[in-house]
Amino acid sequence: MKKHISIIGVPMDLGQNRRGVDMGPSAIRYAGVIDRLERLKYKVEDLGDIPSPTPGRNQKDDESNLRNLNEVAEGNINLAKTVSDSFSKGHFPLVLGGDHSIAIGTLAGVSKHADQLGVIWYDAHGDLNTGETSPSGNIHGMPLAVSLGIGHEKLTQIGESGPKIRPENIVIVGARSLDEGEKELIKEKGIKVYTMHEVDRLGMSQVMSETIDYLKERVQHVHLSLDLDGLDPEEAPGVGTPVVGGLSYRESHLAMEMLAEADIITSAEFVEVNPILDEKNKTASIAVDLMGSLFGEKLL
Ligand code: 6HN
Ligand code: MN
Ligand code: MN
Ligand code: MN
Repeated sequence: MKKHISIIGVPMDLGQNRRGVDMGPSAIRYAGVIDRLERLKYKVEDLGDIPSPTPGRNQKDDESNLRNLNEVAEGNINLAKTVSDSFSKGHFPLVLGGDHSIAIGTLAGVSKHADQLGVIWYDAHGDLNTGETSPSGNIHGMPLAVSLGIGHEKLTQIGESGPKIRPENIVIVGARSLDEGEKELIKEKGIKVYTMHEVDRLGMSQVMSETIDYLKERVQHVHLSLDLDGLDPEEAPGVGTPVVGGLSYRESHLAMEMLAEADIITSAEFVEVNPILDEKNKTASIAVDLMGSLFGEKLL
């Protein structure tokens, strides 16, 4: 594991409809992320928050069906630069969201330095919509498609134009709410997905060891994009688009511990923590617990 971590906050909430997720980075800091990682002997540098545009009219563009397109694009351009700088110094960019639209900027920044970038998408959703397939017009449901080069050019162009990742280098874990267009794209592109069905059948231990083997064969660098709504809302209630029947706290810890042991993750983001919808900062605290495990904390 890299020894130097750059914390990058992104108070972005324009990729979806519910306000409050812009306070996610503060909530995660308040839950003690820096102390937690310093205790594990990392050098932690907090780069503060990326300037993120404040809400405009929250209107859908009639033509593209995208909400707040220009604002989301602007925030992600800023983020891509900061992530790229951190990664090029050999640091581990640890991005705190903000809604999941910020994965567009994170992946644009990392992929500059890592061709053949692997991605683990830990999420209840596929985030593979486009303006055409999206039921909501919310860009947080689109970042994985955008990173594949599919979507509005104002988004696919961020960083440099074209795809940032390849379909065969993606593994989605925890999916249980996929829109029709997303299902089609998954089949068309042959994206590897462990839905909750596979997690139930195989268990998280096998899901993660297969995921690790699969990516290790293909790529040098793996980015972890962890949406807190991948977890069950009974345990992690502070998210804007909860879906019942999710991954447990224990399963998620095991996943992080196995990733730490495999030592394959070189950048990460934890997104969709919404303190307004949370109970006593529970979801932000879970995010910090999971980061502890990802960075090598052990029970004994
Ligand atoms: N997320 N598939 C739904 C949509 O509106 O496109 C939900 C997306 C949720 C996105 O949780 O990051
Ligand atoms: Mn350094
Ligand atoms: Mn989600
Ligand atoms: Mn998501």
